[in-house]
Amino acid sequence: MSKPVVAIVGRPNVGKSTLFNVLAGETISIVKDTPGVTRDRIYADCTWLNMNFTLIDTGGIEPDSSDIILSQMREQAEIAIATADVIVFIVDVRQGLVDADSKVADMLRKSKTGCPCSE
Ligand SMILES: Nc1nc2c(ncn2[C@@H]2O[C@H](COP(=O)(O)OP(=O)(O)OP(=O)(O)O)[C@@H](O)[C@H]2O)c(=O)[nH]1
Ligand SMILES: [Mg+2]
Repeated sequence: MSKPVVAIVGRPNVGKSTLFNVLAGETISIVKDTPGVTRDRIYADCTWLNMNFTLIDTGGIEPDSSDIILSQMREQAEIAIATADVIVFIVDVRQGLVDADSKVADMLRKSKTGCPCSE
């Protein structure tokens, strides 16, 4: 049986790669205080609390942008969302919820993985 897949998702610069590296136990993803650093899906085999799973770091989702690179990053994140068994949705507690967080949450609600209990 293949391992479960866990995807870390959220708008840019909220700490996705930081959490990814902590769970992976090594610095795989680049962490920087600049939005848009992670662009592709990045995979790591993880063990946490005796559970083995594949973890995916994703590029920050810019919900409204029509910029070609940002659109492609959003598509990359959508692939991760579609392939994941579990999604970890990250927000920045210091900034609080912003409009982009709500829009990413809407995307997750519309995905099968993101909200199994959406009714
Ligand atoms: N204070 C604090 N800073 C954090 C935390 N997590 C991440 N950061 C900082 O926030 C900045 C962005 O972190 P990243 O992990 O690169 O964020 P990201 O969501 O992967 O960013 P993109 O890949 O650009 O979308 C870095 O300067 C981190 O050091 C946290 O829990 N607390
Ligand atoms: Mg990142």
